[in-house]
Amino acid sequence: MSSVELLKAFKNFDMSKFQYKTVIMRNVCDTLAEYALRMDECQVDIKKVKEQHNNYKQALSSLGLRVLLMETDEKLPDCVFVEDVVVVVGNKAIITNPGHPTRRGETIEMRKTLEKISGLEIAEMKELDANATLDGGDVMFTGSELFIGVSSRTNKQGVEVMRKYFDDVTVHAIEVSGQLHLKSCMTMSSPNTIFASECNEATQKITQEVKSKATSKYNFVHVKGDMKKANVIYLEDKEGKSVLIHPKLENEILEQLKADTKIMVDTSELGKVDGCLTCCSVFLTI
Ligand code: CIR
Repeated sequence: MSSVELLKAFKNFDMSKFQYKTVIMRNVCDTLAEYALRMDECQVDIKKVKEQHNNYKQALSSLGLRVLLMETDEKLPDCVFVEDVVVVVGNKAIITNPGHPTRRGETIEMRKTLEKISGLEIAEMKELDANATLDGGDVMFTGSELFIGVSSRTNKQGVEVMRKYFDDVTVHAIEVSGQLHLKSCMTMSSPNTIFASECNEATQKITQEVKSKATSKYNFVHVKGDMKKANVIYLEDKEGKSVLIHPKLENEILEQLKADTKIMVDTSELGKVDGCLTCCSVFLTI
């Protein structure tokens, strides 16, 4: 093994990919209730959304994370969903070109926020390929590889830009249909466990494709019912203890998800406009 390969292997072995120091969030705007994008017609209780979002912020602050809170912008009804506008792996960030045109303005403030983080390399997807589109909700990082949903928001060019930019990580494209994003139905619940919904044929097909393309070995935990149940956040605190932030789940499912601390955070009201738990935060290890 060359000394460069040795260094890479050591870096991958030594550093926890989930021991975050910083989290980026953005406050909810009032226009979300009427104008946020959604797949199904619905009435949104904005007071409840804000209450749930505040609980979310408090849960993350209580873990000792530095919370970088972006001000809201009433002209951008979906701006609370910060996950879609940037993808960060290690000290490299790429500002995405969101798949829906009404969301592209969200990247401007995100850039300003990222620039405050020292040691972060920042790229812009549209500068690398003007035709590439991608929502961060389609990107699942396992610690060693990236699974990227090709969906109504993320195209193949978007995946190719990610492959080139994150050149030391294996990237797999996964066909996504019947739902908004890849992570609408699966997330990491520990560094080697994929928590996946098996609520319908579309989600089962996604799981099969992930299984067949994975280069690392994963355990799978499956959940039925609302597919958003499979959207959880795994992280490690300062002492290296594992933390799982999860929506309301049945006890028998929760028991299968291993973590030192489990925190329930309810984002059901945001769910009406297709938001999940992961979509309101971006985590960084720096
Ligand atoms: C949208 O349709 O873009 C928003 N209403 C919901 C985005 C949710 N994002 C995510 O789960 N990553």
